[in-house]
Amino acid sequence: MKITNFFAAAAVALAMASTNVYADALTALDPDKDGTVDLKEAQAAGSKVFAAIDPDKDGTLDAKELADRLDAAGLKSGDPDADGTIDAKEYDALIAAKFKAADPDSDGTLDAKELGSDAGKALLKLIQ
Ligand SMILES: [Ca+2]
Ligand SMILES: [Ca+2]
Ligand SMILES: [Ca+2]
Repeated sequence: MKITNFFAAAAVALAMASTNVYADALTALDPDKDGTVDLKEAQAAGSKVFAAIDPDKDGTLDAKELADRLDAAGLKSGDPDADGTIDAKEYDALIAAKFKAADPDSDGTLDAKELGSDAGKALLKLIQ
């Protein structure tokens, strides 16, 4: 195989792999199997994540518990009562806001391509 062909093949393989990541995410987040994630599915997945990353089970997430999922600015914007933690209601609202940002065609569902966008990735951090 010519070197250029090798790189072309590698690029295709890479592109397919990165598409598969979001296709896999979609499968996990899409219990009704219609090929898209709607807000209800996103929030259901989010509440599972919320429970999983709240080990002290005090019903709120602090900056440390959210470290991998939400940066300081995100925490601030998602914390309207400014108590420094995100409760389940605030987490739900955060997911709704990020869902909306990830849905530029405003059809109320996210497909694999929308999940792979920057906004989609930000949403995925909260729900998987
Ligand atoms: Ca669905
Ligand atoms: Ca709060
Ligand atoms: Ca959409």
